[in-house]
Amino acid sequence: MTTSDAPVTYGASTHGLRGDYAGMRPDYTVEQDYSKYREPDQDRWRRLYARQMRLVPGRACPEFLRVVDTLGYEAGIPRFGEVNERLRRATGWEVVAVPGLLPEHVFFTHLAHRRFPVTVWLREEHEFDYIVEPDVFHDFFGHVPLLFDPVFADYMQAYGRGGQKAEGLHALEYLARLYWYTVEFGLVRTDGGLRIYGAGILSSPSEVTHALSSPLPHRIGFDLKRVMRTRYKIDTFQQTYFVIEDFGQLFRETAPDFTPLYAEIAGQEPYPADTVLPQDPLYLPVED
Ligand code: HBI
Ligand code: FE
Repeated sequence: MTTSDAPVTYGASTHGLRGDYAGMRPDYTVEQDYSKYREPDQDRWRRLYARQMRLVPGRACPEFLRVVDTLGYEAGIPRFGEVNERLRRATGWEVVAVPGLLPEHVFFTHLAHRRFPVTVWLREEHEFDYIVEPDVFHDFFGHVPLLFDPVFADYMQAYGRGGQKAEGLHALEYLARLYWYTVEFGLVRTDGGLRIYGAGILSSPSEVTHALSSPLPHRIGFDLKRVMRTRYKIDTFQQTYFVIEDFGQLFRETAPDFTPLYAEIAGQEPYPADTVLPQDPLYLPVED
């Protein structure tokens, strides 16, 4: 892969890409070679799954909890074909196997066609608690269950289309922040209190409680422009989470053409990740 083609993360650290990009197709997809997973990998997957499943009840949003235990994840690393049979029927989405992080334009094109790229490799034992890049556990556990929700599924496709358009407008950085603070680290208000829908939180053992209950981070009512102006860190717990009312809000607020919005924020300083503005609606931490 050439440097100009490498995916950009707009956060704090940069490092080499992991994964085997040698034999992939032009759209960066690969076959899932299921025989490559050894018993220690399967065992590690099952332990990751069991640990996370103890944490998510009462903390993850209902749309996630409804689906996560119906996908056969307890048995071991999922087979793409089996998940796809159910996912296609539910929302017309499918998962495609990829070597790892993708260049933005490739990633957006998949999303715009209702294909979610899932990394094929599993983290190693020494990364059990924490990994910066997406692996097969983060992608299947964190992202895939919400693709079964029709409204969230439509938001993801709209995001992909917006991404394709943003590239020509030099606005990728703003869209990356939107993805980060919604799809990866979003919180949602429910009648039962704050819940998690962000995949980066749902697939992390320690961030699940941090996101909801730590007194340290700010929990701020979602505002599109505010989100697009807020920097983020990729290698620490988040200092700010944005809270949506429901997936419908996400879809509605991101439906309009962003072109004038990009033009407006292009001339404005971004906010550091830990900023609180006087007008920010703040949510209190949830008792654990
Ligand atoms: N590639 N496989 C993969 N998974 C991601 O989440 C991902 C990516 N490439 C780019 C990317 N995310 C970010 O730049 C988002 O902001 C779009
Ligand atoms: Fe992710």
